[in-house]
Amino acid sequence: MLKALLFDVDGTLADTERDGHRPAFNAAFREYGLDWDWDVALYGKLLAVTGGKERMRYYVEMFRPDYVKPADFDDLVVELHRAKTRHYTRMLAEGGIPLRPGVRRLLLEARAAGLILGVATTTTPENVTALLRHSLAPDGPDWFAVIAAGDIVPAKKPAPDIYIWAMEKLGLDAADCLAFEDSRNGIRSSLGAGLRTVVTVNDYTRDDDFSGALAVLSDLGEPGAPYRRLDQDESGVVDLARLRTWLK
Ligand code: XBP
Ligand code: MG
Repeated sequence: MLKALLFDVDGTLADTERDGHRPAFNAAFREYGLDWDWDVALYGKLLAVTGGKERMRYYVEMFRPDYVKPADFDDLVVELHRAKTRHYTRMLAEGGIPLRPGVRRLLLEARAAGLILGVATTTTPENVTALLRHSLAPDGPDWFAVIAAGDIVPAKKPAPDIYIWAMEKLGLDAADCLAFEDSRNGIRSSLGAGLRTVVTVNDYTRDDDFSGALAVLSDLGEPGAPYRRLDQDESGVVDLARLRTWLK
């Protein structure tokens, strides 16, 4: 029986990567006098690695052989990430990034039907609460029975740990839950935790391998603006009735 919906955040609830996290990283780099600048295309490559601190290290290793690491490089990464989180949460508060089509509608329907809502994400907890507060509702974070985020598990996605942690908190098995993801790293994590998973793609993830997904969609769809299913010829609006049909 379907008891809970577990959502990834970045790319799934909202298109936060290109116009949220990316400029926030760049603002932090400028603040620290670094000549690092992540354009849209480069950021797509950097998304191979989840986690902001991990992503900065990957950038230095793979793309900046010229950069001489200071002795306190580990501390610098932590400081840069703190600054990036400050820029990112400020950007959300100042105008925000809208939720993707159908997200609010499905969350409202699930709440009304008494389903449990949860978050399982790699991003920093403050980023999740800021997005839910400013883009969903002032009490948005309270809609979710669990917000599993950031460094609470050492092994980030694609490891399944964050979903397993969230389900343990909820006292639920994978068979009771359905996950929503947008990326290959995300679905590797959710499938690894045994979760059936609906994928909504975005510009960065459209060509990812989503083998094993329950459905691969353009988005969740709205009345008058239906989703397009990419793994089958189908369109519509994702509501609980449709999810239950797919789960049969
Ligand atoms: C999200 C991420 C995060 C964000 C940045 O992945 O990879 O790293 O880009 O967040 P997912 P932080 O959607 O699979 O959870 O800088 O706070 O780490
Ligand atoms: Mg994601």
